[in-house]
Amino acid sequence: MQTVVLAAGKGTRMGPLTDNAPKPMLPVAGKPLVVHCLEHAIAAGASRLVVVVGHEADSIRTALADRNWDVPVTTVVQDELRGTADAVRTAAPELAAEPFVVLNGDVLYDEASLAELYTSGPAVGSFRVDNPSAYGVLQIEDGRVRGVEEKPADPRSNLVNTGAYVFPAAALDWLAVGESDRGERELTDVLQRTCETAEVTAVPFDRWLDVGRPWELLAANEWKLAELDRRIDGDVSPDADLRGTVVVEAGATVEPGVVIEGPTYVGEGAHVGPNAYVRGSTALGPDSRVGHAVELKNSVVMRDSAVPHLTYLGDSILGRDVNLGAGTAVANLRHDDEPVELTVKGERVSTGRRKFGIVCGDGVKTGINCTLNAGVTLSSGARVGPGETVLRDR
Ligand code: TTP
Repeated sequence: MQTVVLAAGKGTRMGPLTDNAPKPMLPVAGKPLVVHCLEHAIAAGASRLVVVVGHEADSIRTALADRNWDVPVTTVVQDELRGTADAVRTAAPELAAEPFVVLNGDVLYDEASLAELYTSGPAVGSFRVDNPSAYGVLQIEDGRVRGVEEKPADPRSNLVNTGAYVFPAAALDWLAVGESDRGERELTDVLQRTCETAEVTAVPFDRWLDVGRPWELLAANEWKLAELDRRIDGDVSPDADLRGTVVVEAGATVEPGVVIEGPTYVGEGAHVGPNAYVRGSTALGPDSRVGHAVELKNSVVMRDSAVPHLTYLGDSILGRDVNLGAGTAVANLRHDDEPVELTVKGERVSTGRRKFGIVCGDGVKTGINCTLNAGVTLSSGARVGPGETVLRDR
């Protein structure tokens, strides 16, 4: 079935990681997030893909053009972020007058559930959560979807909207919806109209991850790293010990004395060791460096970043071109054992994680022997002096 993938958003909640890159391009187990979405869609039954891009459109267009796809993939530009219905409207000239699927490009789906959606009539993917009030809750009566209630205080079910839909061809004429209270033209209003004219089913999804905030990028990497197969194409010393599912890309080097536990991904041109301890689930980006006496765990280190010596880094995300000075230590656990909080758009929010370290924007540099507390965000280009203890964002 023809499929529209929405990837025009800014990803403001993912800041500072989206300061210089659109969210769909953030790395998940060695590939941009949006590439996972397209691969899932193709495996599930997409016959052609129209990807709606907007914010930093060129980097997404280039990344998609650089790959070989089994089905035609085109991009269209939404010049202003007017909402998800408007995004699909931008794609409409590329679509045939047939049923179509819409997927959010910043979501990870499991392929079996998505395949189930593709074989359904008008449908919406549903996912069971513990905190439905934070989502669009599906209103279901007699097995039929009647609509979506956004963030209800008193949710009637815990089945939420996954942002994955099968629309009938007629919905192509219903995309010009009015603005919602938050000033956007929403696809859920198109779904509402579909529910009024057709029988819309809820397809239960076994797994689903909306990658909106930094700890969800960590969760996305955990999910996709766990699905890798062991593959060693790089230059690995016979005195290194690679345990379990480890991928070392061509052009990467692993020096003597290194222990890498899977699932771990070592990107092209990355350099690890000597004598480093890399624990899963970790993804090292292209041309990154991890040096002597560094312990790294459950972290994402993006391209060109370096953790060169004597550092502990756990449950953290480093953007591009970050350098941690020798002896930088990162806390990833509160002594009261409460979930670590992080700042999202100016507000402290629970990550829901007992263990979470730091988020560093691009170009951050820390001096020697500094201490970074759990839940600290360092904005792009931030500097930490030698010996400093950083308890708050900067
Ligand atoms: P959102 O999650 O609403 O937006 P976002 O991804 O930009 O994130 P943030 O709120 O942190 O800024 O968007 C849902 C999906 O729809 C996402 O894949 C982006 C896409 N989208 C468009 O393609 N065009 C639009 O006009 C809007 C609002 C979203």
